[in-house]
Amino acid sequence: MRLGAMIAMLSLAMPAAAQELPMTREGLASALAQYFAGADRKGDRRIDRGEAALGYARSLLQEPRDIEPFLMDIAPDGTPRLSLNDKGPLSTAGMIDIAYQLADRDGDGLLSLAEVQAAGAAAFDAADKDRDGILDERERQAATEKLALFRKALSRG
Ligand SMILES: [Ca+2]
Ligand SMILES: [Ca+2]
Repeated sequence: MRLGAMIAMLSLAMPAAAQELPMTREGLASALAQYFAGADRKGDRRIDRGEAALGYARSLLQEPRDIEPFLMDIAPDGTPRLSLNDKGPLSTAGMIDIAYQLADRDGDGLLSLAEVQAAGAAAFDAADKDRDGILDERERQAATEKLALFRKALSRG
């Protein structure tokens, strides 16, 4: 679960196509900085949940939507919670939510650039098996497969 969620974080940094994982640690850092600057609509150097989703959604405008979405609603005690369609795939919104919670290390409900970069670097290192700072074809393939398995596992509930 933890590894899958870190890969979800990595997917947050990805441009439109899911296959295009940033190939170097440096490339990921710069992709994340770009994502962050684009998502921070209020310009307060923090991104909130809505900004994170919007920032990601903008990069995914051309991607087909999941037919049966992953839903977020409000639990009786007032906290947001995720609900899964037991037959549906995990949607982008669900992936963002999981990645968001993981990245928010100080738990203030907002993401700083440092938190985003740290989560991205951790996800990169998990995928970079030989630790050379580059995701080669095989490492990228493995990360992509894990992401698919992660979505599948969650969609089964
Ligand atoms: Ca935070
Ligand atoms: Ca490598």
